[in-house]
Amino acid sequence: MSMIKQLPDAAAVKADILDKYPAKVAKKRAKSMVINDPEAIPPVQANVRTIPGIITQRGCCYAGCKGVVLGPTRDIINITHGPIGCGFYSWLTRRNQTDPGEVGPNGENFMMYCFSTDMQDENIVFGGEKKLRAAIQEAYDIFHPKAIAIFATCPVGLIGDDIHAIAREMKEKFGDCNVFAFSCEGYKGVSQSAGHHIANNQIFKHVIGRGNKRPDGKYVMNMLGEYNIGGDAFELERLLDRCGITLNATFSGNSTIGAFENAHMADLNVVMCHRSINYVADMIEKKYGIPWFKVNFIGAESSAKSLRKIAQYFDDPELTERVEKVIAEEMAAVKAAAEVIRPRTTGKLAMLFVGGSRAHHYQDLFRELGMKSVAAGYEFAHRDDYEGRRVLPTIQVDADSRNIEELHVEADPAEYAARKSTDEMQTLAAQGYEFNDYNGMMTEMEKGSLVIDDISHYEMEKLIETYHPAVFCAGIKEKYCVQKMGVPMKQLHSYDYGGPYAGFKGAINFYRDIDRMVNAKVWKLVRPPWQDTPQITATYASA
Ligand code: CFM
Repeated sequence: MSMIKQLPDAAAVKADILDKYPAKVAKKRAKSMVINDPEAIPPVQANVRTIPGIITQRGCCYAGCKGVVLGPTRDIINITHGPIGCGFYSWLTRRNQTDPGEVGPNGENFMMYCFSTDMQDENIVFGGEKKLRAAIQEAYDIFHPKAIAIFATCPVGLIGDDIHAIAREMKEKFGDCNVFAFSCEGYKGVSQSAGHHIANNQIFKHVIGRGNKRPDGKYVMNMLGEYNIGGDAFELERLLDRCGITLNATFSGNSTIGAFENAHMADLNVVMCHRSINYVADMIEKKYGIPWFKVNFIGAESSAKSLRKIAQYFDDPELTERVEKVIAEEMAAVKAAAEVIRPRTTGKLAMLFVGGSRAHHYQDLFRELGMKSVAAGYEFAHRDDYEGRRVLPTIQVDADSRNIEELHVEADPAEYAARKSTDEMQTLAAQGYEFNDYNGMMTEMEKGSLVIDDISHYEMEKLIETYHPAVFCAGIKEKYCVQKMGVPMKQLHSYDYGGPYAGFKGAINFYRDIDRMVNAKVWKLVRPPWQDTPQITATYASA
């Protein structure tokens, strides 16, 4: 017996939402709101400018570069060149954790500091280069770090401070500290996605390949696009360790600059978050010959599948056996937890509007709980994250994406080494093995579900009113509005206070947290202020 209630018709819901918009806005938003068909995936308008005033969930380019990709690395001093707010609000708000191990010269951890040039009016008028130089010098004198990274905020691009020249100058001056800069001004591109790309480019140019240390181990791989939110990377490290797989570098959860420098010494790159790091995966493959494929460690079934795919790549019966043993052991606890919780969650509805990968990945966890993801969307992903990488050749490059540099990468004459021969790659392909793959969110969503890119606040409210989901997943900007509507809201960026949610143990944590949320009676008692207090309305006065 299915407990799923009759759902409203998605086409009618879409029409109803668009009805309130001015014609021009409705026309544009219509292209970003599609009714899914996994068999014939419709195109989704994505990675285009937000319509001013619709109240987007998006962040800025600087956030994607400094906050997301570089933020989680503990031993780089990340200096924000700009007004203090940019530095402060991108400082650990994502709950990215790190384990410095021993404290002391080998256990540097700068994550508890927020470094900024704290630009003032005077610097905007007369230039901020002097102040930046002094800040880099001060950071170097106090901490003697291995690396200093500089991040541009909006005013830096407007006044034209040459952060790259300063980085070069200071790097030469110090001799023992890598200094590099990111032109990730907040206004670049249409969202934080531009910042990911800029971060990928600079890390590739200035860091990857500078080392030559390969860790011990038979099966050495990197994990790309895992940022250790709520301890996810710790859990995956534990899991891989149990399997006997050596993790060389993680980009960039619980990472170090040294691990980045040695990234090219691994034999495989697996990609968790495709949106934020696919550029590095591609560039490493071209320059060094390391293949990559997509994995997903969110959801117990997906975790098992990902581990099996990794084992199959290394193609060693000993590894396969060990991986199967680990999966069996970890799965026992997952099954026991699911058995208790599933009856309480089955048939309930979930909605996920977040970022550029989690709105997809977390659907697996809801599926394991018997819940249905009726509507989902990304904030800033591209069409390939929705429809799969097969649409890459058809994506139109517009002025906004043309602004972001595309690095031209060739095979390194000395360092390139194909990790698998053409024959081996073909054998794997014949077994249905996919490299450089990502099939996107929509192939895995049900027919008739709603897919909405860069959802507006109004659209979000309409969805909640129409479907009354058991849980809504988004971020802090949405949290309290959703809760006032009587619906529990799970933050999938920071995990609220929870996590880890990756791997098998993480799945159990998620089941428990969602069970508590969707079965709490308190939400039915919420009486939002607008039900008792008349709304303030106004009309334009005529002149
Ligand atoms: Fe990748 Fe991320 Fe995400 Fe992302 Fe992000 Fe994030 Fe996210 Mo917040 S890198 S795209 S820019 S998985 S910070 S750890 S949760 S929006 S879905």
